Amino acid sequence: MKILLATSNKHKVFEIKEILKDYKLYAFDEVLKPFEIEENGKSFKENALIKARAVFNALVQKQKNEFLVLSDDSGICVEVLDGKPGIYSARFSNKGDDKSNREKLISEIKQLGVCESKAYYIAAIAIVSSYGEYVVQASMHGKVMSEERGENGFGYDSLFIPNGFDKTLAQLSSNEKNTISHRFKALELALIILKMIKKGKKGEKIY
Ligand code: ITT
Repeated sequence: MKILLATSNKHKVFEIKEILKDYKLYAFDEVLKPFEIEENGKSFKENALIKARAVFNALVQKQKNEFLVLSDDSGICVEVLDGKPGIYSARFSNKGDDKSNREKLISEIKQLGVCESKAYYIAAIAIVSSYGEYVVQASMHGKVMSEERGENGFGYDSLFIPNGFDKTLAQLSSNEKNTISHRFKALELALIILKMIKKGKKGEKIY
């Protein structure tokens, strides 16, 4: 079973490859010429499906028989910001890079006169293949701080402390993050679907 990852985010590719160790995974640009996908959905699930469908539709028939496409749409929702940045996490600041997104988050929290807030990450994972379309979602709860700690991870990890920990995700190893994260939990659900597809509805081998 070959899985094509419909993401151009190298950090996601790294984490997904670590979590789905037993599968043959291919980065988007190993199979297709990268192209822009407009993420105009209203939810993480809608955006995940939009990305996986766009990539699956770009495959030629032979590749459609060979690959399943898996996408990840994710982000962070901050309670004191009424759930922002949510689906706009990647493009929260005008520049849209991780550093300026974190700076904007810190500044918005501080403007409210607080130094931390409850928050959660969400990851929606979509699978699109000739066998059908599926989408699952999971979350990781904790709090965001108004100062950065740690060097690991990406995005908002240096600001986020998961429940039950006293370190940010950027202070944890990738192994530790990959056993508690929103992405790990959503991929655990996706694994059930992958196994079902592999087996085939009537026991026939599809991929
Ligand atoms: P693709 O659409 O190509 O997959 P992207 O980075 O644009 O890449 P999203 O639209 O799903 O992906 O935005 C996800 C953003 O949410 C990401 O850029 C980070 O800012 C944040 N994010 C998601 N998961 C994260 C994680 O595990 N750690 C830190 N930040 C995360």
